[in-house]
Amino acid sequence: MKINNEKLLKLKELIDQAETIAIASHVNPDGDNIGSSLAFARSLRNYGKKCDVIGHDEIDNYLKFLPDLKYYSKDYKDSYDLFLILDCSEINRIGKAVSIAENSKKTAVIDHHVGGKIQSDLNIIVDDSPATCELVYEIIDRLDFPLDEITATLLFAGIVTDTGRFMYADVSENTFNIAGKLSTKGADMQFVYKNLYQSKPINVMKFENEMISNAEFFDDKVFSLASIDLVEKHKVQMGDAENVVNTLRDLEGIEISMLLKEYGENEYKISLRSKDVDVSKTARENGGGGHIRASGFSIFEENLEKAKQKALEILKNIDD
Ligand SMILES: [Mn+2]
Repeated sequence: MKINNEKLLKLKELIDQAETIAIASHVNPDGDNIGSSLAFARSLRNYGKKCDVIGHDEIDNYLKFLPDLKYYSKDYKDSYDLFLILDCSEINRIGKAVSIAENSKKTAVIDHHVGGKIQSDLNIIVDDSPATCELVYEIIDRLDFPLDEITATLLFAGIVTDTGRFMYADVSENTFNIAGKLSTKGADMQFVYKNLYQSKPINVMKFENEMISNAEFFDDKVFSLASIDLVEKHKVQMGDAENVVNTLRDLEGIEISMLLKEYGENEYKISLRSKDVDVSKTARENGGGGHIRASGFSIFEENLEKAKQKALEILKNIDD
């Protein structure tokens, strides 16, 4: 158990006092953020609440197999009795949902990122937890909220993705216990594994191959780049680039891997991965955030070449 009892009871009180609840999470949705949002929303609906998930961004194709995605919708209200922010501790990362949060009567944060700083009525931030889905499971379990097979499958998918298939250092006995309990509750593990890890489109693999062959190595650091041109050439999505940063980190002798993604309108997003070094510090210094071994931030430059030079300078200056 990782959540303090007083905070848990406070959350129960906020939920019981609310008729309408919204859940929002960070932009560029990943498996943990979508899994935890949809799972908690489903459980709260089954508990008798009206609960919307604020669908303010596009879902990458690799996550489109998830059940309940229709609830990640643009059909939401201007304000709610309770506004929950999941898997995110930076207010500027919930995109357009900020104004709804400000209009809502109460807000609460449930998250596992390091150094969160959203002002809210309740912060449940457990930064040694490997996934928000682990925390949402604990909340549902301890508060005796409904947990059906679909809720269990969503939570399982979030845990699997955010732990790199149960491999990262913050995975504990607790994580495996929860995975076991989700299995007992009917989580469809084979469905999740098959869709996440045995369904890669061939064009995505060719896109990854080209990024990998263009990667630049500097001692124990590696840099890779996903340009809009390359995305268009292979007819993929920018989200399909993300795996490469892990693949390159996993190489022998590599400690830190950096991926630069071109988003247009002078915005470039950087993902950092490490085996041990704290890369959340670098991300925070550059206006981003994340975890010790997986973090990200944006840079703004007028063209790709300048963005690349800036990114390389940051990469080379990380102490390892
Ligand atoms: Mn997460």
